[in-house]
Amino acid sequence: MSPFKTHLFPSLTISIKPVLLALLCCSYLSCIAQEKPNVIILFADDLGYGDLSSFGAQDVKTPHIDELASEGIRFTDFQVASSVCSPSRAALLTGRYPMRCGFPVAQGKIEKHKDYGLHPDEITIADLLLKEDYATMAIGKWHLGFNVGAQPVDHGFQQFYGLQSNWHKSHPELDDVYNNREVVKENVAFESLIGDYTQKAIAYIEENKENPFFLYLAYHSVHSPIMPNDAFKGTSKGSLYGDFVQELDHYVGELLNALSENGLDEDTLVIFLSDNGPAICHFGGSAGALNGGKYSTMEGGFRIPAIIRWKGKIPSGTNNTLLSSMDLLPTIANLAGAKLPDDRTIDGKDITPILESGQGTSPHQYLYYYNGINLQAIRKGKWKLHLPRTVEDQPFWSKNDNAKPFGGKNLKNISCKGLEALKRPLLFNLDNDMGELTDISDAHPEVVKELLLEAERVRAELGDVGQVGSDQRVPPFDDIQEKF
Ligand SMILES: [Ca+2]
Repeated sequence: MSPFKTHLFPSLTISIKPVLLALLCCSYLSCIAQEKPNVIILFADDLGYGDLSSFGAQDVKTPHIDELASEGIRFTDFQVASSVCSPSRAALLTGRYPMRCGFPVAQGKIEKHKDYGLHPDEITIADLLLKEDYATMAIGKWHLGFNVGAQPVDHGFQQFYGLQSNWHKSHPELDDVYNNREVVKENVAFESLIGDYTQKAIAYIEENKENPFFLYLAYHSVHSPIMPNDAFKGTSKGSLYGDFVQELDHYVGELLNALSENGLDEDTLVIFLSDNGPAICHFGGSAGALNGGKYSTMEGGFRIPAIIRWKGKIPSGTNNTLLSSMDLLPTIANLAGAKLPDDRTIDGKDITPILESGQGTSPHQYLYYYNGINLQAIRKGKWKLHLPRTVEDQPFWSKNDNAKPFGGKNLKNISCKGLEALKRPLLFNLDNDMGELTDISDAHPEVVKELLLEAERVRAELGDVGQVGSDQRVPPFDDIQEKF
């Protein structure tokens, strides 16, 4: 790593400098301000809010990720920007809402999506860090289009090793491993990927331990297929899904061990999070006390387990501030000394002050919950308002033609896909009702009014069904929410 830098006392002798540096380091602030960390983003797939033992899982043991949580900050209200894979990934990498960056729906292996990829004009975390002389690599699942211009190597990653999308038995052409733009292994066995990716990641860390690096490691676990290696089958009390989570934990542990053995713990910001909630309708998993899961705009779809560790630089503990995966881009940019682009809106906020102190108020006045191109909910602090919508407003992954508009009060028995249709706004106080079970809109008409007005404002900016926003990048195909 680059040596500790200071520009404050250039004329002081070497012998005095360490003393002053130690004094400066008595607060986390000064340490963070002067070092350029390595950055590792460990991105799990479809891992639910309740799937880790450090987030309350009982039948699954995740000691390695739990240790990361105990050494870093465990975030209990960390939101992604979509409850499906591609839009969530686009938002994390660009710091912008999926509607703004042009990636509101999952990218599929269908003809009309052939030109659907992360737009060449979008700027990613890797783009920003590459300019600051970081080595950059993406490993694992991309799922942001694989047409030329949309690939990882087109978006600031010097290297890519992984699959273009999900592994899928019925689409063997998706199961080829790429090294940059070239196929290096054809039709690989799913079970081989997690160990292969981890080995590549460890080799990358060792190759780059003398210079700053950015590693984006997007595991397929625990997205379907639920197929852990034999060595992990039967190891949990939580069925095959639990075994699959424990396998993920094992490999995260191998990676963290390698980081430690290379002496890089105190030089590396490690970020662990999931791209969306669990696919409980189909494959199991747990959103803990949250309602809904993947495909929904309930908290179970958007609120994910998140951990950030920088040993010796940021405190450990639990943080319940409302934050977003989009905050990672401006925060990492700040820590790396990178300048943010000034020709576009970045929706994420720099949360360095929260990392420094372990606490603080949310930098977001509002957060928006889109499902596809349909604005379905708005968050303001503890308040969350679900907006009226029809079945026709839903993207294909959520559509249930038999759904009846929800008009009652009891939300305990809603579909795992969320509220397919809603006649009137529903308001929840997440401070005492994180499960979104008790609608209190009648008691707080002023909050409902404010958030409905804000919904109108953001629809004009980011769009909605039947409405193009003033700052919306529209995908290059029609019938955006329909699969075929
Ligand atoms: Ca996912």
